[in-house]
Amino acid sequence: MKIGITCYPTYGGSGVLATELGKLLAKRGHEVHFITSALPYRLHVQFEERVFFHEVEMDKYPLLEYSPYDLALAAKMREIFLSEKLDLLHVHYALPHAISAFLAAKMIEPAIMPVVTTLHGTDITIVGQKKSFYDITRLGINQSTIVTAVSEYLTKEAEDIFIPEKPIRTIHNFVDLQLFKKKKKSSRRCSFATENQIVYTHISNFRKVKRIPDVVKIFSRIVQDVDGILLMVGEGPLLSDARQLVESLGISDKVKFLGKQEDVVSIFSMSDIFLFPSETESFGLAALEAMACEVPVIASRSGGIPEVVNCGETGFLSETGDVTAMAINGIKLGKNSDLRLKMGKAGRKRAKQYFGPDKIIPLYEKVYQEAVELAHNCNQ
Ligand code: GMT
Repeated sequence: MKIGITCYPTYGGSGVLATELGKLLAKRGHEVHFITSALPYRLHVQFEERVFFHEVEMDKYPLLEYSPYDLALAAKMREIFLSEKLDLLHVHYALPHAISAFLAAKMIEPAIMPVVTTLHGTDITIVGQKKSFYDITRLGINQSTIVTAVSEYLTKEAEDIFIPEKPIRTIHNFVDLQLFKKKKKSSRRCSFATENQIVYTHISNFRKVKRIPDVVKIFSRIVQDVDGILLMVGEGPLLSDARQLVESLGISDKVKFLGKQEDVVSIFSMSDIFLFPSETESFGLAALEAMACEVPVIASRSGGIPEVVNCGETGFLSETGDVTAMAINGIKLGKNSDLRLKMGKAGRKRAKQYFGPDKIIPLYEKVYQEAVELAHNCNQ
């Protein structure tokens, strides 16, 4: 098929998922056209056959204080859909992408543009629920040919909140198991930690929902009992608060802030335990990536995380904000290498069993087929 994909091209999980999906669809013989504001960051690495990139250009005009990205995107979607003879558009994150797709579909009438929208989380749980955005998010959902969500939890949330006209389907996120696998003894590990130190890691975009202060507090409790270091990977609004907290707790010598990093596989490969105490996660792609790299996860029992991390098998879950319980689990794992190994192996196994591309990509292919049929049948 010829598939157009729109996503946020930056570091967020929805953009990562959309990009990995596009690359794997292309490997399976589809032609994939990214229609985005910039080259998606996981496409930077290498040339991919059958993957095309169309940048949404933003013309500046003095009268327009804010450039209307949503409209420029809609115009680009229309142009590429027609010129490349696409079969459908798959948009990731409801706002504004589903609305731009709706406008593009209107512009090409009487031709037909099937639209698949995938909900990722904050588009529903935070952004879409803001009073001013509620109706427009609901419009985007209802006007899509098929809507999917990345966990059972998110499907239920979206259905409860938006009461859509058609049911939403769950297609879990996936991880590329060829790419995300533990590298043999990472040579960079020694520059951060000694051979016997336990490496705790947190990776995120340092937003409020990630509960960054909890990461620091959990670790500061852990290092009273375990000789460990903490790698803080990523950037975002709470980064400087985190640095301050680390300093005020007197653990600066044990915490390394690495900033944004592209090669997360190397980071997971030098990690022993992943700390992920988010307020909520619709899915928690970073937890799945950690599991694929055999790293046990300590996380909150919140949102879609329990669908990913099996408590007691691939890591430990505690109530959101229960820093003490998470620290106790961090200490338990830090002191027991057999348990870490066992949980790490179980994480990889679970990732393979339920979240491998071979399990998930065919579900999207089926949805695409159905969307094309539905959209064309509706118009007969
Ligand atoms: O909050 C983020 O990490 C970014 C955000 C996004 O939409 O880019 O992530 C959401 O989508 C990811 C991919 O489906 C999920 O794994 C994350 O759990 C979800 N984030 C939240 O629900 C807070």
